[in-house]
Amino acid sequence: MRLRRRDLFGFGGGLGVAAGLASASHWWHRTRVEPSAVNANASADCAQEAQAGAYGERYMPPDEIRAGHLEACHTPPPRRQTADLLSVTWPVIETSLEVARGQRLNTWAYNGTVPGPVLRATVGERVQVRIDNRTARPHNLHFHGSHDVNADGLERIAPGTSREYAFEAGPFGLHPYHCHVPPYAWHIGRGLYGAFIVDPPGGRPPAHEYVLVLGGFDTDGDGVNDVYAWNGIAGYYARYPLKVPVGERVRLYIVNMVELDPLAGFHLHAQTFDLFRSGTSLTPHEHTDVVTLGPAERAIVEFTLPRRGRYMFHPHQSRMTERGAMGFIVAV
Ligand SMILES: [Cu+2]
Repeated sequence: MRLRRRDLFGFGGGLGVAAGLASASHWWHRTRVEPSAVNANASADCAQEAQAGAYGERYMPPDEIRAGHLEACHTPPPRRQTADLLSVTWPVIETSLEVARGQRLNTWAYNGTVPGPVLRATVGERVQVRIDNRTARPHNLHFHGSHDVNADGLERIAPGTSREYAFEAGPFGLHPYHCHVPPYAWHIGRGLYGAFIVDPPGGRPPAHEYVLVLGGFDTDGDGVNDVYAWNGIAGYYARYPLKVPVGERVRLYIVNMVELDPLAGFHLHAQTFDLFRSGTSLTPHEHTDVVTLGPAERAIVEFTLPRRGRYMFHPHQSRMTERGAMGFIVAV
């Protein structure tokens, strides 16, 4: 029987991450291009350019998404003043998400959102997360960072059951969490991921803080991502930019949770930033304007915007930018 990739990646299937990954790689593999082919491609590109407006609209938010919709998603919880015990319960539910105008995806969601909630603890703090699996598939919760190996989140939580993970937060930095039930590209690509901020003792310097988690969505089940989004909705920050005051420190917590693509990144226009890789040092590793991240890699970046204006940000993987992952930070 010939299996279609849609069968492998739809909710009706459940096999074949390797098949999906293999097919996903075609778009960055380029063979040598002869000059005549370059010209032919240029013509095709120009033809597409004429339709650019219509093309771009496919990767904008659905009409009903209003300003403020992602406020809770990009605003991290305040730093905890008492580092004793952080305890949360997250149901995992099945839902359908319109990730871009007219493009829907069946998703799984920790606590009902994609990405899942931003978790924030102070290094050394005890953390308890109870997962209540209300879906028809097994899932689990795996944290990056260091913790007791017995709380690593590899056991499957059967449908209709729950499990509690308990560990000590560390090291300070920025760590992703995600479902670790195979095929991973399916469980992560369908929404089971989020960001875990671990503050150093005493915290970091005051700043306007935002969380940006990049996801890729394979909406047609062919093993190639079709839509990319910061915090789950394509084009949201192009339509509703983040607003920050001129001259004040901005801190972005950036996580790459894109499956099926080998790399993604973050590039800020017109200003450079201090880069803290994984957030595990208080001394910047680099001062730059691009950071490139493999799957599950993350970075904290800090900068101030010296004058009013619209500062664009996007991955420097142009296909991702064009398919929903472009946004703006407006300095006012
Ligand atoms: Cu899962």
